[in-house]
Amino acid sequence: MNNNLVELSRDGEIAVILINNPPVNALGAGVPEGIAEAIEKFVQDSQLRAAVLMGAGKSFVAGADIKEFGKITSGQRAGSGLGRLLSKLEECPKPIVTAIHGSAFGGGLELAMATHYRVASPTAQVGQPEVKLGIIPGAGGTQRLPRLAGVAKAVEMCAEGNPINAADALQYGIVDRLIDGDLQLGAAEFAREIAEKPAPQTRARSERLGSPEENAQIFAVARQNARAKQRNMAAPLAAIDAVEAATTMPFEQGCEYEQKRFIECLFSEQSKALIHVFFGEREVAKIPDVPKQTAVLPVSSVAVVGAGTMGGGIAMVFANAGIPVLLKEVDQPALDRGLANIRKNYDYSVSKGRLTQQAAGKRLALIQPTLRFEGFSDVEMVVEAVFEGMELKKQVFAELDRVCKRGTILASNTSTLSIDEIASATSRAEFVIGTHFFSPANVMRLLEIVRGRATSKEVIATCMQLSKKLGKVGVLVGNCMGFVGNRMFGPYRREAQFLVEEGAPIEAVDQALFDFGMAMGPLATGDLAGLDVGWRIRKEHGHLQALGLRQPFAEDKLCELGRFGQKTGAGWYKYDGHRRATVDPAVAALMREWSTQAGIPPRDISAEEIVDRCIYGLVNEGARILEQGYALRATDIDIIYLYGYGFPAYRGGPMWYADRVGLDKVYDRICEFHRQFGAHWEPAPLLKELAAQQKTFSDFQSERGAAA
Ligand code: 3H9
Repeated sequence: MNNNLVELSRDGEIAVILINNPPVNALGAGVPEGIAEAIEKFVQDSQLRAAVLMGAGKSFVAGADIKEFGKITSGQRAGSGLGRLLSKLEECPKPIVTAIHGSAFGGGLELAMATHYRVASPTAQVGQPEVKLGIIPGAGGTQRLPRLAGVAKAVEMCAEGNPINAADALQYGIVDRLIDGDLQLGAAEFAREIAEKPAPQTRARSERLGSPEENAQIFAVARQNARAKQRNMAAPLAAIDAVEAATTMPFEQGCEYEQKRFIECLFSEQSKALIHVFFGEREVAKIPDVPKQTAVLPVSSVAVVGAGTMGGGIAMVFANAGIPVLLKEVDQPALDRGLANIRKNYDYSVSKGRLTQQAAGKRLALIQPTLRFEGFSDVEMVVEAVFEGMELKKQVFAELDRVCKRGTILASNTSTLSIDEIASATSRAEFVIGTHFFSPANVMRLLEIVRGRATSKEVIATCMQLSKKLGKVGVLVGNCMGFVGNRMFGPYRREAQFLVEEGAPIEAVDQALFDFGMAMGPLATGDLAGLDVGWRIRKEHGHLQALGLRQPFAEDKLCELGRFGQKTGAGWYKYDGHRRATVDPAVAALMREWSTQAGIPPRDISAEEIVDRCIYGLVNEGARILEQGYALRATDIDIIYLYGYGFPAYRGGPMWYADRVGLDKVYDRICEFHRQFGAHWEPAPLLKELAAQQKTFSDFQSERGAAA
């Protein structure tokens, strides 16, 4: 063979073609060529009757090489021509059986569907996840999958991008047999069974392509779902169109249509952003001074101090991962309330069919309530989630230092307070770290891991690894006020309030940011989180506010009226018993009155100004954080915003978004706000510098990475 990415061997009269391109056998440069060459040899060898195609290592094939997409869109290389290779495989006169283990994703599943049969390990998964990268299958997936699995399943898999397991793949006809035990042996046996039969071509099948009436309904529902659940995204709708083409056009023409839409998506801003997110999610796990080999500490039992909303949610996160938790409160009523909430959450999951009663019971049993520190001497990690006040936190940590054995990690769920100061209450600052969960902790995927001055590398490595085990995306941040996420959220929510104080209707502010793609508007988010949380923090840190600088007053005044948000039935909006929001004219009237008292004349404010002020508020603070080193990379900030704050993934995160707008344009706009609205808008020095040099945050990241 020309390259060693694909190996050909024999098992009697069966050819075994092995794709060996670690880590995930992506179909990068050389692999399609290697497969073509192996098939050529197989065809020419008259002693070989059938072939088994499989992948080396953990998995069959994870799809096209995503790294190559950037090279294609920047004109550095042409497309792989994978579609043509797959047609050749399908036309091969001798049968080819694909043997799937691990994952057959994207181009991997397309490759498998172009061969004549598929067998799989019971633990395998298959999927067309391309929409998650802002593209659609580009090597016939939208044309072959409906022919095997039926139109409804194909639309769902191509438009939503979620994988299915081997048992479902068998049920839907995507694979022909599951193989228990040795996959290669089982696949070779299958190949012998079918060796004399004609090689069936997926493209020639039409029995599952449905009737126009049935299909019309399927596509209408799919489009409706895509518009609602994948709001503003182009790829899901393109994927649905392409599957529809399979039902209205001959195979070749359907493939041409798919290719056209694939290219359109590949060159889109959405796809570039989502590919940035794919690699970003993996990059955040890499910490330059905490190498992969750093020893990790065991975390097989934990304790959580505080059974409030956050503490209860955190206890559930550990229980969901099978880790036993001691859950401590100060008195019985608080503990009962906390446990009742946890039970309610599990019951809800059971009622939605997301969890069986038995599984919920098992998880609940892992949470052991307590009023004392007894048992804390045995746990390997404690997460403190008490009220957000420094004195209380220090008392708790001093107590933990006394009762926990040496080596126990002491983590604080503080969202704003200094980890170093908290650590100063203990005799083991190297074991103290911040683990900042996001509300609801059992749902939100972000975990900000806050590194204190003395936190040891082992403790950091342990928490980073633990985040994965808990199903979270862990991002390491430095110890500054509000860390990364909340520090940036400050200017974002400040501007949202200012806009209302200057005359923008409350719902117009939320709508503009919702339309931009945020999961929720900033004011509705405040109501959800509880306006009193920020109010208390402002009281605690009031002495830090710069004198003479305009401060928003709206939320403080709402809190003074007892309007804390959803939990009190009223905040920016009013809420019914089901927590559904409606505009409250009383608040609009109060806002006008308060603004008049403050001497702020009302004016018309455009949706564009709303978005620019809120989003550039994030970006300007993000630039400061990056320059000061509190975030390792611009990408880390992006990932924090996607998983913790509902920033739309198809915009790549705030820093990526700013790069794509152009930092010179962002800088100019911020200067305009600076002139108009004053000192809050002092441009971050890094932003100014990069804008002047026509550079991006990504350039800064690469240069800093290269210098390290
Ligand atoms: C496609 O196929 C389009 C087609 O229609 C054809 C069009 C012509 N490419 O996730 P992990 C890297 S689009 C390049 O940590 P896991 C990943 O960056 C593709 N690299 O492991 C990481 O690198 P590093 C459709 C890839 O075990 C390393 O592999 N396919 C690719 O937790 C390990 O990855 C997808 O979207 C790739 N395709 O999960 C599948 N995949 O170590 C994307 C992975 O340097 N991949 N890498 O950080 C996945 O979903 C997961 O990686 C997988 C393994 C489940 C496979």
